[in-house]
Amino acid sequence: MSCQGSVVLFLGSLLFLQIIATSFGQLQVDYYRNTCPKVESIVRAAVERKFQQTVVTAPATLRLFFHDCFVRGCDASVILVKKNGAAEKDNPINLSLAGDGFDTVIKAKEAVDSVPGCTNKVSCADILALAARDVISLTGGPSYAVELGRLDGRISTKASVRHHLPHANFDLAKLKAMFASHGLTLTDLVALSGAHTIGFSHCRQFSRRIYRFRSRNRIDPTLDLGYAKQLREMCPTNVDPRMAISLDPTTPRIFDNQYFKNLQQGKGLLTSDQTLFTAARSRKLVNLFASNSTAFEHAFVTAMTKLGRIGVKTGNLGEIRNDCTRVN
Ligand code: HEM
Ligand SMILES: *[C@@H]1O[C@H](CO)[C@@H](O)[C@H](O)[C@H]1NC(C)=O
Ligand SMILES: CC(=O)N[C@H]1CO[C@H](CO)[C@@H](O)[C@@H]1O
Repeated sequence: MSCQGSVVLFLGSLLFLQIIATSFGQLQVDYYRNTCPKVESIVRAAVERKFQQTVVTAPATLRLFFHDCFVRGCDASVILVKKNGAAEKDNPINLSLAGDGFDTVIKAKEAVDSVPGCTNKVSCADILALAARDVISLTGGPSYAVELGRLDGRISTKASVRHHLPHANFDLAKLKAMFASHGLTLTDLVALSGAHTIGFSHCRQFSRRIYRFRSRNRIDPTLDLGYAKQLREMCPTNVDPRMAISLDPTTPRIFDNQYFKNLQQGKGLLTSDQTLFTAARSRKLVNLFASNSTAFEHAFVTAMTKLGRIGVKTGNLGEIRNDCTRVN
């Protein structure tokens, strides 16, 4: 390569880094200090109220944040409703997105908007990011400062979901590639998967593993046999498709590092969970997080912060929605 060529290349990558830097450079922990200084406590109180009514609030809200960020960036596009049923949330993958996650954001937004001065000042995307942090700490996980200043997007399509969300049957290579496409590392992937320490999965997400792994009646050999038998009891072949069971069979309502200990024992419910222990490269991280909950919490908070920076919209690329389910 000529000398001139590499200078151009160098300038080009500087510009690229600059663009990346500014795309989340505007996020700030105290973003609403002048416009709605009490936003954190208002959202927290609303999330707590909702959580006391139903514990499903926690996993539903956490998962909603993940889905929002992976599809078109953290812009609350996942909450938009379309009359023709063609929005992100209408993709079949949403069966999983329990209505309580949406409801949490809508209730918190109402609470924020009812405070004089705060009306229509805080984005739905930021409320979701705060609510996700709050449900983690409400279930016993770490708390952390949330960067704010995201605007809400105006676009939501069912089709955009398919290629942007991981599937339960993904192997490590596919998971890694999808997370890398959002700037997330293997450590981020393993740490964030620890979110499966709370919440539920429908039987069909893992029925192949317990009934017809490669051939009829065969059980996935990476599954603990006793656990697989329990799963067969809870999810018989004629099970109601709405039936969902705990992702963490040991401490299903507590945000802890038990998820990683489960993986060591062949009790990862989804293929995408167990593969983190089966594959040598990620097994080291699983073992670290299983043995050191502080290491897990640090890695999880770092990864959540990175997740929250994906595709953030600022300036005229977005708006502060008045109603989280509709563009203004
Ligand atoms: C690594 C790739 C991932 C895959 C393949 C995956 C897949 C799934 C699947 C299939 C379910 C069950 C859905 C259902 O049947 O209802 C689920 C639930 C859940 N996921 Fe993930 N997920 C992944 C990563 C994440 C991340 C990064 C987070 C958050 C940081 C997350 C949070 C959750 C939560 C909290 C639930 C429980 C939802 C509820 O009970 O309502 N997942 N995930
Ligand atoms: C656990 O991880 C934390 C954070 O990475 C580290 O400071 C600490 O030394 C680790 N503890 C042990 C017992 O290895
Ligand atoms: C919460 C939510 O929006 N759920 C929708 C998911 O998609 C099904 C159809 O695929 C709808 O019936 C649900 O209302």
